[in-house]
Amino acid sequence: AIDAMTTNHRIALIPGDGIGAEVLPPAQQVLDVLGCRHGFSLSYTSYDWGCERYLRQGAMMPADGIDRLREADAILLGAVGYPGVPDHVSLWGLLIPIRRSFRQYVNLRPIRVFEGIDSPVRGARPGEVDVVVVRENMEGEYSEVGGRLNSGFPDEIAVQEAVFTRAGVTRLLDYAFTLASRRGGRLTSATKSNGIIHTMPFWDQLVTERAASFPQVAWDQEHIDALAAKFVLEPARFDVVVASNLFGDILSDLAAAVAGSIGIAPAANLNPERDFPSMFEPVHGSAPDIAGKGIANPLGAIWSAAMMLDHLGHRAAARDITDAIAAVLAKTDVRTRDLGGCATTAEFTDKLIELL
Ligand code: GGG
Repeated sequence: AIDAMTTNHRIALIPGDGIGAEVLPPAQQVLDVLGCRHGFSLSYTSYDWGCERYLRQGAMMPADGIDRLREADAILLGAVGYPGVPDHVSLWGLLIPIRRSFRQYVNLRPIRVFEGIDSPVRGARPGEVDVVVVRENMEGEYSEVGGRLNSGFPDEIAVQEAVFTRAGVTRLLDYAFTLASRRGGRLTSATKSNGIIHTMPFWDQLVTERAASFPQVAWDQEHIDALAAKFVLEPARFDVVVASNLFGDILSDLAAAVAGSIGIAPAANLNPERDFPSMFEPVHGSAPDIAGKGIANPLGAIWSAAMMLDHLGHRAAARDITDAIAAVLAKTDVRTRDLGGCATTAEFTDKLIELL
């Protein structure tokens, strides 16, 4: 029985597509162990939204989907996208409406090289890489402004505008500078103001303006191409990296690969004001090539669940999860295939829970 004093959190679960449905149950298993230990409970409402629904009913989620999610304290999402449904349809039909409706303008993506991981990158030594990518999550290059004309003719044209607003960039920068200050103070801004003539000089200008309010934070800026190279060659030199929507997405996938596998990487789509639920999801996609085989790496989803607990105020429980992730990698040789092992998702999860 649940203690009367136990805090209950309502969690909306959206497994989504492909391996999304395989990595959320392990995250739930871990959450339930911790709830019991740390005196909270979670009640789940599961939504079968995604590409299969789109193919059956013509929409990734129902028309009142956002209203239904509004009731939740947090959302845990697996993955979206599957062959047969264009990727822009699946993303714009589910993930992006949730991010925007709930004003989740910060996409937080931590990257660590854990002990026991063989990074493909020479400069990525365990324990030395601990980076957080702070990605803008509501505007920038992910915009509906533009259009297509003259479909099928030789003069066919597609135009795509990026949208950067003073308010949207400033609130993200304030979050990133505050985080950098809390972590001990280093921030790198990803730009491309040598080639992108309007939006990126504006971005740089706003970074310089906001930096003046955070004199304790040492900051610099790098063009995204050079930054990508340095992320591979010297990942340990970075701490907090703030980036636009597209740059942040690319950089965090790259960083996750540097850390050993994109299967480990978590993400938090945060509404820092807490007016709306925030959403937590592994960085990886639906991985149709391995879906249904029971071999997906659950760590990205489990770490995302830790970020969710942290957001819900259960910091110690969140730390238990990241400690268990570190322990399963450092103290055992149980690994899923993306990490060079042959354990199934269930075997890897069981081993982690043993160490929790
Ligand atoms: N786990 C979430 C997922 O399926 N992501 C796939 C993807 O393409 N995401 C793009 C984005 O985060 O903007």
